[in-house]
Amino acid sequence: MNFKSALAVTLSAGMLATGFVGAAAPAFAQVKAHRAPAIQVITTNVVTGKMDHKKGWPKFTTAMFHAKAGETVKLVIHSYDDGSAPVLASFTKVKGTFGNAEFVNGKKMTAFKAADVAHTMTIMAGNQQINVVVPVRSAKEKFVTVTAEFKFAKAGKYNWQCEAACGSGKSGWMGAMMTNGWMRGTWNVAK
Ligand SMILES: [Cu+2]
Repeated sequence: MNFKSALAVTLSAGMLATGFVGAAAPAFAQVKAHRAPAIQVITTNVVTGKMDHKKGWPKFTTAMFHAKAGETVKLVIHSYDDGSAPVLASFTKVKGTFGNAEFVNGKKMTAFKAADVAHTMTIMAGNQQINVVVPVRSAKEKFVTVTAEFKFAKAGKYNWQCEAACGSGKSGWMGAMMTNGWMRGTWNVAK
């Protein structure tokens, strides 16, 4: 429903409730006061190296984001990855989101076992750190859906990094982990 039709529905509901059929001014005042804040829904996918035809290079598609400061971001991640990657304990917890929580296939989660973590979306926005955990998808599903809501306090260009060592090399920190557009990228947050 767009804003105009939402307004129309609210207006007619308001008129019915109050028996109000005259000038629209009071109903308008009511609508204005209850107007919902803007939500920016941003969707990205995590594909495996097999899917992007670059073996050992899992990838966030997209890895470059745009948002507006002070507005709620609803980040939706569909991850096709069924493998876990080594991660420090501090990045197994959801941080900086509303209620320090996220939703995995609709289920509220605040922390994960390290063995269940495939990737993270860890945003370093000045003093504000946001850590969204992407768990391993189960064998029963094509992808797992993670949703998290947060807000950037200030405008700026912020880097994000996956903190689960899903790349190549001995440490797992080479390749995709070190390359913008794969397991790291930017959030451009406008005023
Ligand atoms: Cu990763």
